[in-house]
Amino acid sequence: SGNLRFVLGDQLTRDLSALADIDPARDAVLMVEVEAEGRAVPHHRQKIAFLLSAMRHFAEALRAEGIRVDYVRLDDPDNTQDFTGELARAVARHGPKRVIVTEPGEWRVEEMMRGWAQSLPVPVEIRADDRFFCSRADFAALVRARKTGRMEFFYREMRRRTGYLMDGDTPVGGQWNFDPDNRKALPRGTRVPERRRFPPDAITREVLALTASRFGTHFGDLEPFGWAVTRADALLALDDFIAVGLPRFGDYQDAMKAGEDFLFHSLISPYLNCGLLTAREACDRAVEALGDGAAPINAVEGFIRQILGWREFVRGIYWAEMPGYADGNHLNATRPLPALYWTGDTPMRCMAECIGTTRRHAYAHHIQRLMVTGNFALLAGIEPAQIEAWYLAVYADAYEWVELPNVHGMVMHADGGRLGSKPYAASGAYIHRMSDYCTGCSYDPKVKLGPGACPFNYLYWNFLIENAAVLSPNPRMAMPYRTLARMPAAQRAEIVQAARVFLDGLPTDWG
Ligand code: FAD
Ligand code: DLZ
Ligand code: SF4
Repeated sequence: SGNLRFVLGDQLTRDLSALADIDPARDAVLMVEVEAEGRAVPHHRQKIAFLLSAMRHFAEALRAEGIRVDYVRLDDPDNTQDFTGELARAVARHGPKRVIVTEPGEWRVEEMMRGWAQSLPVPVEIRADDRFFCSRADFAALVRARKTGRMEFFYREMRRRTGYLMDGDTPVGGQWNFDPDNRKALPRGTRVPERRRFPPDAITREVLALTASRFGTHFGDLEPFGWAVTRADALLALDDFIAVGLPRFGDYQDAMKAGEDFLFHSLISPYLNCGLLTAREACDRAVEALGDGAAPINAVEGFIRQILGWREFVRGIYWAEMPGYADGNHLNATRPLPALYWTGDTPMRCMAECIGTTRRHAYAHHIQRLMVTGNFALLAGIEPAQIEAWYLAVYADAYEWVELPNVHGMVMHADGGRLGSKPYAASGAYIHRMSDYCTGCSYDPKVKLGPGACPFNYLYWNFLIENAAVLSPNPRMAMPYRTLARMPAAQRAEIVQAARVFLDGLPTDWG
C-alpha cells in the first residue's frame, strides 16, 4: 500500500508539499466536501460554491495526470460531514502506510491534525506549507531578531531577501514606499475597466445548485457567478489585472466609488488563498510589467507591498501569536453585531454600498473593508469575536490566518497594537474625501451633530471619549485628543448622547 495524501480546500496547488514525491502507482489523494467546513462560520454561499467548484476542478486536473483521487462529495450518503470522520473512513478504505498533509490555514484545523496523529492507526506526517515567501520558522526567527515590530521593516527585509524591486542594496525608484502617491480619490468621469469574469461551466452549475440546497439560509448571492475555478482561468484573471488594473492600481488604491465594485484592484485574493495562483507568480508578473513600461513604480511597489509585505506579515503574526491572539479585547468592546451587516438595510449609503458588494460578490476591496465596515465596527465597539466571524464568513478570500490579524488587529485594535500602532478610526470626512458615497446619502458628512449629522462623525468622537484612558497616552493619537480637549463639555455630552441613541437603536436580530 501507498500513502494517503489529504488535500484541503485551500490547498489546490499542484506543487503543494503534501503532493511532492507522489507515486501515482501506489498513492491516493483524498479530497472531501464536508458541511462542517461550510458551517464553521456561516460562509457566504458564493464562497462555498467557489471553493467546491475549484476543488472539483482540481481533482479533475490531478486525475488527468493519472493520479488516483478519492473525492467525497457533499451529498454522498455515507459522508460524515467533517474532516476527522472522512479521513478516518478513508484510512479504513485504503489502509495506507501513512497519511500526508500540509499544515492548514487555521489553528482550529491544525488542532484537528494533531488529533489525527493520536486517533488514527497510521502515522500522520504534517508538512510545512511552502507557498509563502516567509515560512513560519523564518518568521519566528525574525521575531527573535526583533525584525517584525512593524510591517514596514518586515517588508524591507523581505524585499532584500527576495530581491524584488531592488537595485543591489537600494530600492528601485530610490524609496521603499510610494504610499503617499497612492491616496488619490477617483476624479469624476474616470473610466473604470470592465473586468474579465468567468461564466459557470457544468461543474460550477452543479455546485451552485448543491450549495443552494444545502446552505440555503446562508448570506450572499450565488449568482451572477464570475470567479475563475481553474488554474488556467485564474492565470487569465491575473493577466487581465496586469493589463487593465495594475497601471492605475497605485493611484486609486484607496478610492471608493458607488456602483464600481472592483475599481483597479486585482481580485486575485480568492485564488492566492485557495492555491490556484501563487504569490510568487503574481509578484513576478507585476515586476515584468514595470520592466516593460506597462505600469509605473508606485503601482507595482504598492501591489508588491500588499503581497510580499502585508500578506506575509499577517500570516506570520497569526502563527506567532495563536492561540492566544484571538482572545484579546484591548478596548473591551462588547456590542453585538448589528443586523445591518447581514441585511445591508441602513440609510448610511457607504455601509449599504460596501455590504451590497459583499453580498453580490463575496468580495469588497481593502479600503471598503478597512475604512467603512471595519471603521464602523471599531467606532460602534462591536465585540471582536462577532465582527471577526462576519469577516471570516462573507469574503471568498477569508481564512483565519489572514482574516484574524486584519480584523482583530488592524481594524479592531483588539490586540493592543501588535499589528498597527494605532486604530484606523476616522470620521465621515475621510469617507467623503475618498468616495462619492456621501452624495445621495440621507446624512451629511459636514454635519457633526443634530438632524442630518453623519453617524461616523459623532461615533468617531464618542469612540475617542469612551477609550480615552487606553488611547490618549498613545503619541500617535495626540492630535485628535488635543482637539477633543478643546471641545466644550456640553458638546462632548451631546456627542455621547447622540452616539448612545444611534447605537441603541440598531437592531441586532435578522431573518
Ligand atoms: P488587491 O487590492 O488587488 O491587493 C493585492 C493582494 O494583496 C491581495 O490579493 C492580497 O493577497 C494582498 N493583500 C492586500 N492587503 C492585504 C492585507 N491587509 N492582508 C493580507 N493580504 C493583503 N485579505 C484576504 O486575503 N483574506 C481576508 O480574509 C481578508 N480580510 C480582511 C479584513 C479586513 C477588515 C481588512 C481591512 C482586510 C482584509 N484583507 C483580507 C486584506 C484585503 O482587504 C484583501 O486581501 C483584498 O481586498 C483582496 O482583494 P484584491 O485581491 O482585489 O486585493
Ligand atoms: C472554507 C471551506 C469550505 C466552505 N468547505 C470545504 C470543504 O468542503 N472541504 C475542504 O477541504 N475545505 C473546505 N473549506 C476550506 C477549509 O475550511 C480550510 O481548508 C481550512 O479552514 C484550513 O484553512
Ligand atoms: Fe457614510 Fe456619512 Fe457619507 Fe452617509 S454621509 S455615506 S453615512 S460617511
